[in-house]
Amino acid sequence: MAEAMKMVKTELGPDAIILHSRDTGKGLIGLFTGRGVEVTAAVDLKESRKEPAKSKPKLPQPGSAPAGNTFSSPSGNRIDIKIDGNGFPKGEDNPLLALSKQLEKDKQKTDIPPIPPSPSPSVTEPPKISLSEKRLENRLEHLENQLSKLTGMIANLVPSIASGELPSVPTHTRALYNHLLEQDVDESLALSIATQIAESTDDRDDVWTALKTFLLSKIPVAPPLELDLNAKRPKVLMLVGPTGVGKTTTLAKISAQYKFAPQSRIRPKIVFVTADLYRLAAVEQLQKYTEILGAELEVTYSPEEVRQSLNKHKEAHLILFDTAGASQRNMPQMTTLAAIAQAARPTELHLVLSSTTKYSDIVDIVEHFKEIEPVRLVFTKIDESTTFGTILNTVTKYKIPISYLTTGQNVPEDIEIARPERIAKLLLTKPVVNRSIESFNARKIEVHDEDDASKHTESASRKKEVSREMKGKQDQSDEAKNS
Ligand SMILES: Nc1nc2c(ncn2[C@@H]2O[C@H](COP(=O)(O)OP(=O)(O)OP(=O)(O)O)[C@@H](O)[C@H]2O)c(=O)[nH]1
Ligand SMILES: [Mg+2]
Repeated sequence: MAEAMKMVKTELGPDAIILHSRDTGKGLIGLFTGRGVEVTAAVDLKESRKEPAKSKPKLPQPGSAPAGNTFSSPSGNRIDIKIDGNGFPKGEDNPLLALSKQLEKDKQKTDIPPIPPSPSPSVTEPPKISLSEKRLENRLEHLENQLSKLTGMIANLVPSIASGELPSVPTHTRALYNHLLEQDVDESLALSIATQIAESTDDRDDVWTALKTFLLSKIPVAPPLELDLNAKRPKVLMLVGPTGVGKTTTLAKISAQYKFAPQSRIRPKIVFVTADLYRLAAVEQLQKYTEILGAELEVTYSPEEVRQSLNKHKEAHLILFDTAGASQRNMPQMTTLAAIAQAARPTELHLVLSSTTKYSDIVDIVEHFKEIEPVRLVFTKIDESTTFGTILNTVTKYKIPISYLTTGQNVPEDIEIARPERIAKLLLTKPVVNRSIESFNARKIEVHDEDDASKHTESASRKKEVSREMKGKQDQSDEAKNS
């Protein structure tokens, strides 16, 4: 039987299947003796097309078997080859049918559904955004803007939220309250003002006038130090404050105000004293101003030298005392400053603050400087600030009157004697971030023109006169240096 299998494979190829076998009991005459085997085999035509048999089946021998179906192998074994399927067992007995069914089942199990070809994205063309995507994008942008507005509002309310109380601002002063917050007025102060004004008037249109009246009554100012030309001792005006706020520049501006006061025929004798122990450049800066103003300068290095200088200039009308900028957190500097102030015994000690400093830092500064008892506040750099709530917060908390505002770097022009109208106007103006220089100057003129036009004209012509004189002195000083 094994030999018959071998013959079948040789004749029909490796895919041949034995369909039926029968023992014939006789061998082929003359070649073999013993028992013969009749085998019926078949081949799957599909499979055999793929892998054809190495050799063609031999033609059947006449008379040995039904024509076309059986032929004899060289070994004498007969092999039936059914090629048309007519003799195949039908139905369930058909092993090919069973096999094909089994194969079909297996195929279904392992078949992976074909992936439809997807259009490959173009490298050069940008992805197309549909109309609905565009709408979604716009909506997201809108939401983002809303969110940032809300964040800003919440930031303003944080102190109230932290304390667990939301401010209950009367409806008709709500806009006023928000305006004060925008001006960096302290939240509790803004609420108190809004409530007081709401109580004073029910009319929404009157609240702004009421606010102006309120501010005018709440902003303390003090007139410039008065000089007595017949006095036996000079008046001493001392400026103290943090570094770089504009003390020296302001002192030069103040000196020009006295030096060129139009109402006085006798020009007061002014002496500058500096106790800036730390920097040569600071002394040089002051020296330049005193040369221009035709004043004397004393440089002192200890409280004792301060006393000696003041004794030396008993006949002066005004001593303008400049000090080194001191950091309120630097204790040795603050102690030295206190010793200098004690020795100078100033008639007026002015604390110089920059209006650009944030309120929490201003509080820290005033808390430390109040040890040396300032009686006036000077707010510098008004031109560089966008909000003015800090001024209101500071004077409300410390009740120290303001003497001067400074509005630029120009000496002597950029200084104003503090007036409540001017400060109220600054507070009533809507803060404009990134405002142009032109709009600032326009606002400045508007404020000046606001109340007393004659005073303004007088002060403008005086400033021009001082400016001319300062320039003349500058030229003289330059000529003297060159010759
Ligand atoms: N924009 C503007 N700048 C000012 C004003 N006042 C002073 N400055 C400038 O601020 C800078 C510092 O001015 P100083 O007068 O040297 O300040 P200081 O307080 O004496 O400084 P220290 O002695 O170093 O503590 C200078 O560039 C001034 O021109 C002002 O009102 N507005
Ligand atoms: Mg200085």
